Amino acid sequence: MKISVVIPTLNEEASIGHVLDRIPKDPKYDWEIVVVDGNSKDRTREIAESKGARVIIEKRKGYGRAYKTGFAEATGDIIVTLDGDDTYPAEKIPELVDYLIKNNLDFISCERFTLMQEGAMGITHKVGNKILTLTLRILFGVKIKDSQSGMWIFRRKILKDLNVTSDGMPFSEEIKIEAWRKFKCEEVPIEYRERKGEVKLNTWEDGLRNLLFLFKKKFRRV
Ligand SMILES: Nc1nc2c(ncn2[C@@H]2O[C@H](COP(=O)(O)OP(=O)(O)O)[C@@H](O)[C@H]2O)c(=O)[nH]1
Ligand SMILES: [Mg+2]
Repeated sequence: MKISVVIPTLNEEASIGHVLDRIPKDPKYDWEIVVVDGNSKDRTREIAESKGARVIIEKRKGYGRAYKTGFAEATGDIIVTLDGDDTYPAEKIPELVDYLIKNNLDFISCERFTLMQEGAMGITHKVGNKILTLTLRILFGVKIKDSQSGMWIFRRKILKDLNVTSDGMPFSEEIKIEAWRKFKCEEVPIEYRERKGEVKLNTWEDGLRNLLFLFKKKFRRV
């Protein structure tokens, strides 16, 4: 069984090294680490390569675009995603993979609210996330607690059945909608930490865009 860890990065030199160091490469699996870099202006690529990751440059902008490119390059049976900002517990990856296999799941989304560290998410982001998640639940009937989590563990073979259209931040909520519609999915609580380095997300703009996206997807069937 091969595991591909796919990490999008844009100027994450302050944290990418820590993220890669934290991934325990449990020898019962084969490992591949793919960093999809949006042409960072700092030392992100150099650090990632020095830690043994395969670095792909994706100059086209967008979080979703980076994942589409990374997924096409990944060769593992199971794909694990997380941010390059060291907010997600990379050290839990093997346990989460074990859990997926043991419970015969297709997709796990890691949920950040139950175990969140103090200060890891500002109040505006928390409220914004709650609004987005509630809207998603109402529009799509998907009972999740955290629609914006960027840490997922899923079987690569389901990708061909996920119709994910967004190239931007809505990619995160859209992949969950698609997965929950068609596959055996579960949310698992994880610890979420405070970010190092600059936030790429623009709270109001991306928040609104993510909200609008849900309505577009629902009523225009994108
Ligand atoms: N390749 C690439 N990575 C991106 C882009 N935008 C954001 N990222 C990365 O995607 C991850 C999520 O972005 P982040 O700013 O942490 O968003 P947040 O967690 O929602 O606040 C981080 O590792 C970013 O470096 C992009 O346009 N291209
Ligand atoms: Mg982040």
